[in-house]
Amino acid sequence: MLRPSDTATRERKSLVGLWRFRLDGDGEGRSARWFDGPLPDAGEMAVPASFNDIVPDAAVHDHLGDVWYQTTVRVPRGWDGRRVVLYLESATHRATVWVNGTEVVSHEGGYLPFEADVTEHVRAGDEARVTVVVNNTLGFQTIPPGVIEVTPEGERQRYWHDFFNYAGLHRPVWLYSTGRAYLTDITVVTELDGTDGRIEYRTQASDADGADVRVVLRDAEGTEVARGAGASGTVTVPDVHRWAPGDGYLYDLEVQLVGSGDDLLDSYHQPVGVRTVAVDGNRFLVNGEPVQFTGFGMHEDHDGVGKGHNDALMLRDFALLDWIGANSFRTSHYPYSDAVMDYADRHGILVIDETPAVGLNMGLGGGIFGAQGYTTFSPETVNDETREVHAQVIRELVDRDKNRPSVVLWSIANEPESDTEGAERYFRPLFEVARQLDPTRPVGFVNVMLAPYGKCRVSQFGDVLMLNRYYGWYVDTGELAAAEREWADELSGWAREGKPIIITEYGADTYPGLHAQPPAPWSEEYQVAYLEMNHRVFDRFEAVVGEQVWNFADFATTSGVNRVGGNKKGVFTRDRRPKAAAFLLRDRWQGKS
Ligand code: BDP
Repeated sequence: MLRPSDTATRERKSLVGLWRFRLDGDGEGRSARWFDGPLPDAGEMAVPASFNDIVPDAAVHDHLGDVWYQTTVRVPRGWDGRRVVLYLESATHRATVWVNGTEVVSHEGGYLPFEADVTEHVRAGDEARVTVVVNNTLGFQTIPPGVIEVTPEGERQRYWHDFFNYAGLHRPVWLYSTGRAYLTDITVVTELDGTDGRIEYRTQASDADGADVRVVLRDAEGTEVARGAGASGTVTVPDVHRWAPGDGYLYDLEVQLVGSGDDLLDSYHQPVGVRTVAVDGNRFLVNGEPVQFTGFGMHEDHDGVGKGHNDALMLRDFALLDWIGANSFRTSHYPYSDAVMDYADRHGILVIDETPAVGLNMGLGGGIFGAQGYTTFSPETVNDETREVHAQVIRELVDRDKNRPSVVLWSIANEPESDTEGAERYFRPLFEVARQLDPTRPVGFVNVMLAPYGKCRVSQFGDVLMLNRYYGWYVDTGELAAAEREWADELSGWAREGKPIIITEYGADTYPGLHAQPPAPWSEEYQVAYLEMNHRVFDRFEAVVGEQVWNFADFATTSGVNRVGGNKKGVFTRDRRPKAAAFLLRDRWQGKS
């Protein structure tokens, strides 16, 4: 699937703005056919945004089930005779869409795009009514999983991940047009040969019998540097400007679909960063050079908009990453918006791209996160059907992000149960799915502290070891000397595996403005001392090629006795003010990468 884009043959129209909106906890809208006309008794909702925090009402904040969105869009007059497509960058966690009363598409999964060809249902120059029912429930066969428990007060959504279950239309929605013959997919893979760069491309097209494909490669100044022909092929760039950490140099590969008589049927501009990624022993190489990852596990999470994308808030987050000296982040715990990924591509930021498979660990934090008493892998809970949903999300993620130079490592899950036979059976085929789809990037998953060195049965499948560890926080709380000894002891085991290790989480909840000498848990001083202890441990092991603090910023969670206005492990507060730890990290990371 190609993203909406304005080119010589394509136009797009944004549907961002205020939509009509209505909760539908009883699920009556489908049978009452709310998609047939103007949404009855509707309020207003911003798109993009999570709906949960817009109004101060628990019924909205904690709403479970369907919500309805509706807008109208005038189809441009100039689109007469053209193919018209409706594209949603995401709908959390699933949606069904109607255009002028006709159902056009349904999609499962909350963080990846989907589209519908609506040519037959709209007329150029007329208004079209777009109605979307979004559903936010989680079950054992969804990714992430959850369970709805029936309580005397009604149904309650429980889940095993530590962030609030924000929902809605979090990202832009587009209407776009193409000609009747059009490109459907482009894949690029880049290689280096001395000072030359090589770009292998593959294209697919629809309704394009007899059409030819031509490609033109331009540098960042717009100067043509290479040309090619054929639906697939290779173009060579002499004296290539490599994409590298801190240098997000992008070429523009224009793919043209050309009909008989040389008419341009379709044109698409694919940004290309020429770089290689490899794992060599315990080193992680970009362009053949070892890299050290610095940065954070993050969240798409801001006051008011929840997980809604906002360009200004995104720019501020990236400015802070730059200020602190971070060269990387992990899209914990779901694929991030295209705008975030585009920025990473343009600025040379290394991304660990994670699926939404979080919380496949029903033993973890049972008491903390409020759900307990389930076996993770069983016919009644996370089962073969769940695995197929998980495989599908890997397919859709690779399809969306395969051409991104910033993506250097796939993470197929965060902290699943990984010390049991059931886990081994569940994950083995998923690693194969990822590798088949993309043989060019390393694949891994993020290991939890409950499956320490010697116990984990899933790490064997990964190219890189990604570890989340909380020595000095969840264990040895306030006892940093013991934490240091035990952490170094465990890490010395992993370091013998001969694979690169990235510490994908280490962190301590910190209440901003709370001070203590000697440092005590929750104080700013303790967060600093905790990070310093971790850094002493990491610096002893050559195999540790990355450190990503949990978390970039404080974020919203469900209620829990360990959560004070959310998770407070941020190095920045939720409104992005630095805690003392920010200055420590800035000193350590500036100039390190
Ligand atoms: C890990 C999870 C992360 C949590 C973090 C924490 O990967 O989502 O927020 O711990 O407890 O278990 O702060």
